[in-house]
Amino acid sequence: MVTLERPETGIGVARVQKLDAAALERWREEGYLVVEGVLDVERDITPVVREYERLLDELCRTWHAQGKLASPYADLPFGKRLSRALGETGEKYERYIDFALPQSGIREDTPIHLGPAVFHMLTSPRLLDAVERLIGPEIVCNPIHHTRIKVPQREVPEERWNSHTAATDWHQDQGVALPEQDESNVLTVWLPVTEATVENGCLIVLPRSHTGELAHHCLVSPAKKGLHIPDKYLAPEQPVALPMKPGDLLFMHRRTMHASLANESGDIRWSMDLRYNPIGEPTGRPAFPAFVARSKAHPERVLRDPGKWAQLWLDTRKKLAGVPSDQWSPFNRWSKDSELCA
Ligand SMILES: O=C(O)CCC(=O)C(=O)O
Ligand SMILES: [Fe+2]
Repeated sequence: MVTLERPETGIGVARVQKLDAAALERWREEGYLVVEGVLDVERDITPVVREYERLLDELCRTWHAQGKLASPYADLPFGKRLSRALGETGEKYERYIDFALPQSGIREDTPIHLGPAVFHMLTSPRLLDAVERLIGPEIVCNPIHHTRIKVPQREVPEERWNSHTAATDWHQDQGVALPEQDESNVLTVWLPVTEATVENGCLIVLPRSHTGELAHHCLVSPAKKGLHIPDKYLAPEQPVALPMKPGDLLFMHRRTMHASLANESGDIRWSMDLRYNPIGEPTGRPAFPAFVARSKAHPERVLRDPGKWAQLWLDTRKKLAGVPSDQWSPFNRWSKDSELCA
Protein backbone atom coordinates (compact mmCIF):
# COMPACT_ATOMS: atom_id res chain seq x y z
CA MET A 1 0.00 0.00 0.00
CA VAL A 2 1.19 3.50 -0.78
CA THR A 3 2.00 5.03 2.57
CA LEU A 4 3.91 8.17 1.63
CA GLU A 5 3.08 11.53 3.06
CA ARG A 6 0.90 13.59 0.76
CA PRO A 7 3.22 14.56 -2.06
CA GLU A 8 3.68 17.95 -3.66
CA THR A 9 1.10 18.89 -6.28
CA GLY A 10 2.29 22.29 -7.49
CA ILE A 11 5.70 23.70 -8.18
CA GLY A 12 7.89 22.05 -10.80
CA VAL A 13 5.19 19.71 -12.05
CA ALA A 14 5.46 18.97 -15.79
CA ARG A 15 2.03 20.24 -16.83
CA VAL A 16 1.40 22.06 -20.10
CA GLN A 17 -1.45 23.31 -22.25
CA LYS A 18 0.25 22.73 -25.57
CA LEU A 19 2.40 19.91 -26.84
CA ASP A 20 5.03 22.20 -28.38
CA ALA A 21 8.80 21.76 -28.62
CA ALA A 22 9.37 23.00 -25.05
CA ALA A 23 6.77 20.52 -23.78
CA LEU A 24 8.47 17.66 -25.63
CA GLU A 25 11.77 18.63 -24.05
CA ARG A 26 10.10 18.58 -20.66
CA TRP A 27 8.64 15.17 -21.43
CA ARG A 28 12.02 13.74 -22.31
CA GLU A 29 13.59 15.11 -19.13
CA GLU A 30 10.86 14.25 -16.65
CA GLY A 31 9.52 10.96 -18.07
CA TYR A 32 5.94 12.12 -17.55
CA LEU A 33 3.83 15.02 -18.79
CA VAL A 34 0.30 16.23 -18.14
CA VAL A 35 -1.24 17.95 -21.15
CA GLU A 36 -4.42 19.80 -20.28
CA GLY A 37 -7.58 19.86 -22.35
CA VAL A 38 -6.53 17.52 -25.15
CA LEU A 39 -9.78 15.57 -25.38
CA ASP A 40 -13.17 16.92 -26.31
CA VAL A 41 -15.24 15.97 -23.27
CA GLU A 42 -18.52 15.80 -25.21
CA ARG A 43 -17.15 13.72 -28.05
CA ASP A 44 -14.59 11.54 -26.28
CA ILE A 45 -15.65 11.11 -22.66
CA THR A 46 -19.44 11.52 -22.45
CA PRO A 47 -20.10 8.55 -24.79
CA VAL A 48 -17.94 6.37 -22.51
CA VAL A 49 -19.88 7.50 -19.45
CA ARG A 50 -23.21 6.79 -21.21
CA GLU A 51 -22.02 3.35 -22.29
CA TYR A 52 -21.00 2.41 -18.76
CA GLU A 53 -24.29 3.75 -17.37
CA ARG A 54 -26.05 1.26 -19.61
CA LEU A 55 -23.67 -1.52 -18.55
CA LEU A 56 -24.23 -0.83 -14.85
CA ASP A 57 -27.98 -0.71 -15.47
CA GLU A 58 -27.83 -4.16 -17.06
CA LEU A 59 -25.64 -5.56 -14.29
CA CYS A 60 -27.90 -4.21 -11.55
CA ARG A 61 -31.01 -5.58 -13.23
CA THR A 62 -29.36 -8.99 -13.64
CA TRP A 63 -28.14 -9.09 -10.03
CA HIS A 64 -31.59 -7.99 -8.86
CA ALA A 65 -33.26 -10.75 -10.92
CA GLN A 66 -30.81 -13.26 -9.42
CA GLY A 67 -31.82 -12.15 -5.94
CA LYS A 68 -28.38 -10.72 -5.15
CA LEU A 69 -29.58 -7.12 -5.02
CA ALA A 70 -32.63 -5.84 -3.13
CA SER A 71 -33.43 -3.36 -5.92
CA PRO A 72 -31.91 -2.41 -9.29
CA TYR A 73 -31.39 1.07 -7.78
CA ALA A 74 -32.25 2.68 -11.12
CA ASP A 75 -32.75 6.09 -9.52
CA LEU A 76 -29.30 6.37 -7.97
CA PRO A 77 -26.54 8.33 -9.71
CA PHE A 78 -23.80 6.16 -11.26
CA GLY A 79 -21.26 6.24 -8.42
CA LYS A 80 -23.78 5.66 -5.66
CA ARG A 81 -25.45 2.90 -7.66
CA LEU A 82 -22.13 1.13 -8.13
CA SER A 83 -21.29 1.46 -4.43
CA ARG A 84 -24.67 0.11 -3.45
CA ALA A 85 -24.45 -2.81 -5.87
CA LEU A 86 -20.99 -3.79 -4.68
CA GLY A 87 -21.85 -3.40 -1.02
CA GLU A 88 -24.75 -5.80 -1.38
CA THR A 89 -23.41 -8.34 -3.88
CA GLY A 90 -19.67 -8.35 -3.20
CA GLU A 91 -19.26 -9.02 -6.96
CA LYS A 92 -15.86 -8.66 -8.62
CA TYR A 93 -17.19 -5.74 -10.62
CA GLU A 94 -13.75 -4.82 -12.00
CA ARG A 95 -14.03 -7.85 -14.29
CA TYR A 96 -17.31 -6.68 -15.83
CA ILE A 97 -16.14 -3.19 -16.66
CA ASP A 98 -12.62 -3.77 -17.96
CA PHE A 99 -11.88 -3.94 -21.69
CA ALA A 100 -9.01 -6.41 -21.33
CA LEU A 101 -8.98 -10.03 -20.18
CA PRO A 102 -7.48 -11.08 -16.84
CA GLN A 103 -3.99 -12.56 -16.73
CA SER A 104 -5.13 -16.00 -15.62
CA GLY A 105 -8.26 -18.10 -15.22
CA ILE A 106 -9.82 -17.12 -18.56
CA ARG A 107 -13.05 -18.98 -19.33
CA GLU A 108 -15.31 -18.89 -22.40
CA ASP A 109 -17.65 -16.60 -20.47
CA THR A 110 -15.15 -14.40 -18.66
CA PRO A 111 -16.82 -10.98 -18.65
CA ILE A 112 -15.23 -8.17 -20.67
CA HIS A 113 -16.70 -4.88 -21.86
CA LEU A 114 -16.04 -4.16 -25.54
CA GLY A 115 -18.43 -1.32 -26.37
CA PRO A 116 -17.99 1.08 -29.30
CA ALA A 117 -17.47 4.12 -27.05
CA VAL A 118 -14.37 2.48 -25.59
CA PHE A 119 -13.05 1.77 -29.10
CA HIS A 120 -13.71 5.38 -30.08
CA MET A 121 -11.70 6.53 -27.06
CA LEU A 122 -8.81 4.21 -27.95
CA THR A 123 -8.79 5.72 -31.45
CA SER A 124 -9.81 9.31 -30.70
CA PRO A 125 -8.11 11.55 -33.29
CA ARG A 126 -7.34 14.10 -30.57
CA LEU A 127 -5.67 11.46 -28.44
CA LEU A 128 -3.77 9.95 -31.37
CA ASP A 129 -2.54 13.39 -32.52
CA ALA A 130 -0.89 13.77 -29.12
CA VAL A 131 0.46 10.21 -29.14
CA GLU A 132 1.92 10.84 -32.60
CA ARG A 133 3.88 13.81 -31.26
CA LEU A 134 5.54 11.45 -28.77
CA ILE A 135 6.07 8.19 -30.67
CA GLY A 136 5.56 9.05 -34.35
CA PRO A 137 2.79 8.37 -36.91
CA GLU A 138 2.95 4.55 -37.06
CA ILE A 139 0.88 3.64 -34.01
CA VAL A 140 -0.26 0.34 -32.53
CA CYS A 141 -2.84 0.29 -29.77
CA ASN A 142 -1.13 -1.96 -27.22
CA PRO A 143 -3.49 -4.49 -25.53
CA ILE A 144 -2.37 -3.48 -22.04
CA HIS A 145 -5.24 -1.15 -21.29
CA HIS A 146 -7.84 -0.82 -18.56
CA THR A 147 -10.57 1.24 -17.06
CA ARG A 148 -10.62 1.57 -13.28
CA ILE A 149 -13.65 2.73 -11.39
CA LYS A 150 -12.75 2.91 -7.73
CA VAL A 151 -15.43 3.36 -5.11
CA PRO A 152 -14.35 4.95 -1.81
CA GLN A 153 -11.64 2.66 -0.46
CA ARG A 154 -13.25 2.37 2.98
CA GLU A 155 -16.14 0.52 1.26
CA VAL A 156 -13.84 -2.17 -0.15
CA PRO A 157 -12.88 -5.08 2.13
CA GLU A 158 -9.10 -5.18 2.46
CA GLU A 159 -8.80 -8.66 0.96
CA ARG A 160 -10.38 -7.24 -2.21
CA TRP A 161 -7.85 -4.40 -2.60
CA ASN A 162 -5.95 -4.39 -5.88
CA SER A 163 -4.96 -1.80 -8.46
CA HIS A 164 -8.49 -1.84 -9.93
CA THR A 165 -10.40 -1.47 -6.68
CA ALA A 166 -8.05 0.50 -4.41
CA ALA A 167 -4.76 2.45 -4.37
CA THR A 168 -2.08 1.23 -6.80
CA ASP A 169 1.36 0.43 -5.43
CA TRP A 170 4.60 1.80 -6.88
CA HIS A 171 5.61 0.13 -10.14
CA GLN A 172 6.94 0.70 -13.63
CA ASP A 173 4.68 -0.38 -16.48
CA GLN A 174 7.62 -2.17 -18.09
CA GLY A 175 7.74 -4.33 -14.95
CA VAL A 176 4.26 -5.74 -15.59
CA ALA A 177 4.99 -6.70 -19.20
CA LEU A 178 7.18 -9.48 -20.61
CA PRO A 179 10.88 -8.78 -21.32
CA GLU A 180 10.07 -8.80 -25.05
CA GLN A 181 8.80 -5.26 -24.41
CA ASP A 182 12.03 -3.92 -22.89
CA GLU A 183 13.21 -2.14 -26.01
CA SER A 184 9.75 -1.15 -27.25
CA ASN A 185 8.82 2.48 -27.03
CA VAL A 186 5.57 1.85 -25.17
CA LEU A 187 3.81 5.02 -24.09
CA THR A 188 1.30 4.99 -21.24
CA VAL A 189 -1.63 7.40 -21.54
CA TRP A 190 -3.63 7.82 -18.34
CA LEU A 191 -6.82 9.86 -18.39
CA PRO A 192 -9.50 10.74 -15.87
CA VAL A 193 -13.11 10.05 -16.85
CA THR A 194 -14.22 11.90 -13.71
CA GLU A 195 -12.00 14.51 -12.09
CA ALA A 196 -8.98 12.98 -10.32
CA THR A 197 -7.92 14.71 -7.11
CA VAL A 198 -5.49 14.06 -4.28
CA GLU A 199 -8.49 13.16 -2.13
CA ASN A 200 -10.04 10.67 -4.55
CA GLY A 201 -6.82 8.94 -5.59
CA CYS A 202 -5.03 10.67 -8.47
CA LEU A 203 -1.72 9.37 -9.80
CA ILE A 204 1.62 10.14 -8.21
CA VAL A 205 4.92 9.85 -10.09
CA LEU A 206 8.63 9.97 -9.35
CA PRO A 207 10.03 12.56 -11.78
CA ARG A 208 13.00 11.44 -13.89
CA SER A 209 12.80 7.86 -12.58
CA HIS A 210 12.59 6.68 -16.23
CA THR A 211 16.30 7.42 -16.69
CA GLY A 212 17.23 4.50 -14.40
CA GLU A 213 17.02 0.77 -15.01
CA LEU A 214 13.97 -1.42 -14.61
CA ALA A 215 13.67 -1.86 -10.83
CA HIS A 216 13.08 -5.21 -9.15
CA HIS A 217 9.36 -5.84 -8.65
CA CYS A 218 8.06 -8.04 -5.82
CA LEU A 219 4.69 -9.50 -4.91
CA VAL A 220 2.63 -7.03 -2.87
CA SER A 221 1.86 -9.90 -0.48
CA PRO A 222 2.03 -13.71 -0.71
CA ALA A 223 -1.76 -13.85 -0.97
CA LYS A 224 -1.99 -11.40 -3.85
CA LYS A 225 -0.89 -11.46 -7.46
CA GLY A 226 -0.12 -7.74 -7.70
CA LEU A 227 3.45 -6.49 -8.10
CA HIS A 228 5.17 -3.50 -6.58
CA ILE A 229 8.58 -1.91 -6.20
CA PRO A 230 9.68 -2.13 -2.55
CA ASP A 231 10.67 1.22 -1.00
CA LYS A 232 14.37 0.26 -1.06
CA TYR A 233 14.36 0.14 -4.86
CA LEU A 234 12.43 3.37 -5.46
CA ALA A 235 14.19 6.29 -7.15
CA PRO A 236 15.15 8.94 -4.58
CA GLU A 237 13.07 11.75 -6.14
CA GLN A 238 10.20 13.42 -4.29
CA PRO A 239 6.86 12.16 -5.61
CA VAL A 240 4.51 14.63 -7.27
CA ALA A 241 0.74 14.21 -7.32
CA LEU A 242 -1.12 14.86 -10.55
CA PRO A 243 -4.70 16.04 -10.05
CA MET A 244 -6.39 16.10 -13.47
CA LYS A 245 -9.66 17.11 -15.09
CA PRO A 246 -11.59 15.18 -17.77
CA GLY A 247 -9.97 16.07 -21.10
CA ASP A 248 -6.42 16.12 -19.66
CA LEU A 249 -3.95 13.38 -20.59
CA LEU A 250 -1.01 12.09 -18.58
CA PHE A 251 1.83 10.53 -20.56
CA MET A 252 4.33 8.24 -18.87
CA HIS A 253 7.49 6.53 -20.07
CA ARG A 254 7.48 2.74 -19.56
CA ARG A 255 10.06 3.05 -16.76
CA THR A 256 8.52 6.01 -14.94
CA MET A 257 7.79 4.91 -11.38
CA HIS A 258 4.20 5.67 -10.43
CA ALA A 259 1.42 4.75 -8.03
CA SER A 260 -2.01 6.07 -7.15
CA LEU A 261 -3.42 7.36 -3.88
CA ALA A 262 -6.39 5.85 -2.06
CA ASN A 263 -9.87 7.13 -2.82
CA GLU A 264 -10.74 8.87 0.42
CA SER A 265 -13.63 10.82 -1.08
CA GLY A 266 -17.32 9.96 -0.93
CA ASP A 267 -17.69 9.18 -4.64
CA ILE A 268 -16.03 7.15 -7.39
CA ARG A 269 -12.66 7.83 -9.02
CA TRP A 270 -12.75 6.70 -12.64
CA SER A 271 -9.85 6.54 -15.10
CA MET A 272 -8.67 4.82 -18.26
CA ASP A 273 -5.06 3.81 -18.86
CA LEU A 274 -4.09 3.07 -22.43
CA ARG A 275 -0.82 2.20 -24.11
CA TYR A 276 0.55 2.73 -27.59
CA ASN A 277 3.76 1.69 -29.30
CA PRO A 278 5.30 2.07 -32.75
CA ILE A 279 4.13 -0.54 -35.28
CA GLY A 280 6.38 -3.60 -35.32
CA GLU A 281 7.64 -3.36 -31.74
CA PRO A 282 6.66 -6.15 -29.30
CA THR A 283 3.74 -5.21 -27.04
CA GLY A 284 4.81 -7.15 -23.94
CA ARG A 285 1.62 -9.26 -23.94
CA PRO A 286 1.79 -11.27 -27.15
CA ALA A 287 -1.21 -13.45 -26.29
CA PHE A 288 -3.50 -10.40 -26.32
CA PRO A 289 -4.64 -8.56 -29.47
CA ALA A 290 -3.00 -5.32 -30.59
CA PHE A 291 -4.24 -3.34 -33.60
CA VAL A 292 -3.03 -0.56 -35.86
CA ALA A 293 -4.63 2.67 -34.65
CA ARG A 294 -2.92 5.04 -37.09
CA SER A 295 -0.49 4.67 -39.98
CA LYS A 296 0.74 7.22 -42.49
CA ALA A 297 2.67 4.52 -44.39
CA HIS A 298 -0.16 1.96 -44.53
CA PRO A 299 -3.50 3.66 -43.87
CA GLU A 300 -5.27 0.54 -45.16
CA ARG A 301 -4.05 -1.38 -42.10
CA VAL A 302 -5.84 0.91 -39.64
CA LEU A 303 -8.67 -0.78 -37.73
CA ARG A 304 -11.76 1.45 -37.84
CA ASP A 305 -14.55 -0.95 -36.97
CA PRO A 306 -15.45 -1.27 -33.26
CA GLY A 307 -17.10 -4.61 -33.98
CA LYS A 308 -13.88 -6.04 -35.39
CA TRP A 309 -11.95 -4.82 -32.38
CA ALA A 310 -14.45 -6.52 -30.05
CA GLN A 311 -14.14 -9.71 -32.10
CA LEU A 312 -10.34 -9.75 -31.67
CA TRP A 313 -10.80 -9.93 -27.90
CA LEU A 314 -13.64 -12.48 -28.11
CA ASP A 315 -11.50 -14.72 -30.34
CA THR A 316 -8.63 -14.39 -27.87
CA ARG A 317 -10.92 -15.35 -24.99
CA LYS A 318 -12.08 -18.41 -26.87
CA LYS A 319 -8.51 -19.43 -27.68
CA LEU A 320 -7.23 -18.99 -24.11
CA ALA A 321 -10.27 -20.36 -22.25
CA GLY A 322 -9.25 -23.18 -19.97
CA VAL A 323 -5.58 -22.99 -20.99
CA PRO A 324 -3.36 -22.62 -17.91
CA SER A 325 -1.78 -19.16 -18.08
CA ASP A 326 1.78 -20.51 -17.79
CA GLN A 327 1.22 -22.03 -21.23
CA TRP A 328 0.49 -18.69 -22.88
CA SER A 329 3.01 -16.65 -20.89
CA PRO A 330 1.87 -15.15 -17.62
CA PHE A 331 3.07 -11.54 -18.18
CA ASN A 332 5.26 -11.78 -15.09
CA ARG A 333 9.03 -11.98 -15.22
CA TRP A 334 9.63 -11.91 -11.47
CA SER A 335 10.20 -14.96 -9.34
CA LYS A 336 8.06 -15.21 -6.22
CA ASP A 337 10.94 -16.28 -4.02
CA SER A 338 13.65 -13.94 -5.20
CA GLU A 339 16.15 -13.01 -2.48
CA LEU A 340 15.85 -9.45 -3.67
CA CYS A 341 12.35 -9.41 -2.23
CA ALA A 342 13.30 -10.73 1.20
O1 LIG B 1 -5.03 4.28 -12.09
C1 LIG B 1 -4.32 3.59 -11.34
O2 LIG B 1 -4.58 3.40 -10.17
C2 LIG B 1 -3.07 2.94 -11.85
C3 LIG B 1 -2.75 3.33 -13.24
C4 LIG B 1 -1.44 2.82 -13.72
O3 LIG B 1 -0.65 2.22 -13.05
C5 LIG B 1 -1.13 3.05 -15.12
O4 LIG B 1 -1.88 3.75 -15.81
O5 LIG B 1 -0.10 2.53 -15.59
FE1 LIG C 1 1.03 1.65 -14.24
